[in-house]
Amino acid sequence: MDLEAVSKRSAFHAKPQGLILQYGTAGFRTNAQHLDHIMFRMGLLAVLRSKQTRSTIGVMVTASHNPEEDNGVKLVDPLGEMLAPSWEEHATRLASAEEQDLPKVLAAIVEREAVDPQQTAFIVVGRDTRPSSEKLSQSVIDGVTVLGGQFHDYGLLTTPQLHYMVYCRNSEGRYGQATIEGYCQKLSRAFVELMKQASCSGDGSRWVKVDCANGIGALKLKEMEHYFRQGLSVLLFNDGTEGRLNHLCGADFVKSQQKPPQGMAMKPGDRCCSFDGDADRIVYYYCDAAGRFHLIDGDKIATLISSFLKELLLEIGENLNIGVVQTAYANGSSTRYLEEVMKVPVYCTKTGVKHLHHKAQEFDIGVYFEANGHGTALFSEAVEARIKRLAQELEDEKGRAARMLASFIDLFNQAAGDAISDMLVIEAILALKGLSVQQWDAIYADLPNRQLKVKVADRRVISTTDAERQAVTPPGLQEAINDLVKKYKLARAFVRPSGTEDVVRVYAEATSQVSWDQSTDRVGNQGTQGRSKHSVFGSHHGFPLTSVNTVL
Ligand code: 16G
Ligand code: MG
Repeated sequence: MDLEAVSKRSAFHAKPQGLILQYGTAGFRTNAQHLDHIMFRMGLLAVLRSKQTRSTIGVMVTASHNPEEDNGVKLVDPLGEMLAPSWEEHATRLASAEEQDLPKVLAAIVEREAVDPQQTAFIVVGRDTRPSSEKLSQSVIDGVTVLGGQFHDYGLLTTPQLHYMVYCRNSEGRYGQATIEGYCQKLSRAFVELMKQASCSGDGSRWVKVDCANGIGALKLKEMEHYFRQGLSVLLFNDGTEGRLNHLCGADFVKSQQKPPQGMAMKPGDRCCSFDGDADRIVYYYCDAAGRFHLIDGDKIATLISSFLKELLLEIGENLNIGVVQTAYANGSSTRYLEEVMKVPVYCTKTGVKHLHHKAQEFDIGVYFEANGHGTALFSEAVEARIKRLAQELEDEKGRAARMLASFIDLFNQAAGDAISDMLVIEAILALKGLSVQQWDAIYADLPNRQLKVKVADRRVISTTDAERQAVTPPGLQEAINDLVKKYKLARAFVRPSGTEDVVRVYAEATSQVSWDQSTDRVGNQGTQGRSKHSVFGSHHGFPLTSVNTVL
């Protein structure tokens, strides 16, 4: 490893003095102007990780649902998963090193992680449609090549497609072919097979409206559409030909504003969905005859999927261990429905895909979704092999159910939540069950809920436990929340420091609108009125909640 060459090359990607960025929940993310050195250095780090794991590593250039002027980068580990936590720390250290310290920090990582410098390295790179992404991905490649790494640049990809490519490359073809063609064929074949089983929808008349957030999802759906057209037509909106990325549209906008995206022509009863900017989140919605908007978020998606998978297992006669993984943001109604009606065990983890993903891996079948629409289902290798064998051996109804489950296993992207794959899964389930979007929505009624973000001097004074549902510090905060919450029926509230922004997030839900308004406002107001005010938010920062009207 020629560290002198690294230093020389790094001068072309010089770090602005004093700029410190942290590898957060979803990698580095900030205004694209500040990211050139980060990209170069993540190219370097990917090479070290690849040498250490003796596997292909992915680098994705995207800032997901952030505004168009932002960008970001995250590394993808060998099984298509998020980067291991100890390497997140290396990433932060490497990104923060001043120019002259770069070789030293690299050498320290090599030593600490026992990286064999002679080992070969292979990196795959993908990027979203942002104007800054192409140049930034070239900087990643510059970092890769200066350390002697080999690479393949996939160019424009959705984030989950890059995760899929990494997984395929490291599973010697067992998971699928590491090409766009391979991805489209694997998913579409499974989907079309399933749609043939649907009595009412296998005739090619099914359609769904898709808001693509003016992002990569539009390009990729156009590329893939003809593979699955037999089973589904997609009507694309916000396809990037006019509007700005994520501007007043996309899954994050729809979920947080609880209203339809701009630019979507919605008629009562139309089944609509929104992707986010890098197509790893999806939410559904519709308008009723009275023009009222109804959101179907990640919780209801998880409920639909897990209930259906459970039904299939019952039909096949297989008693497998199925679990659903959620976060604190999951609507209380969804958790209650899953546990009490569906009798499916539910687990709660900290926010952030990596936490849910790891928990879901503990089950034969693990379904995970964040309320914001990121999620998928994971099947253990043993289960996959068993179901695929049963699909061949069993006959009649059992055989049909086993073949359907085998197709669903292929249809889910098991490396990451994937808006395209999830959309096809949902459309197949609705078609197979003959459910309308209204009937799906009616499975249970969401508790009214609200989120706020609150700007504070130092969000790190808040620490949490119990999967972020309880505040540990500052003292008194949790007690104050408990006192408020117990006044309302089925009420729940929590605060947590954001992992992606310099804010504190407040969430509250209760049985009625009045209850939640009161409880969210009061929980948010702990800063100015509660006993804990001075240590938490500090009254001198003065933000009565009435002024904290930035609803997420
Ligand atoms: C990131 C996470 C998402 C999480 C969100 C929380 C990934 C790929 N994405 O977008 O899962 O819900 O952060 O943001 O992990 P927050 O910490 O700012 O609330
Ligand atoms: Mg995203």
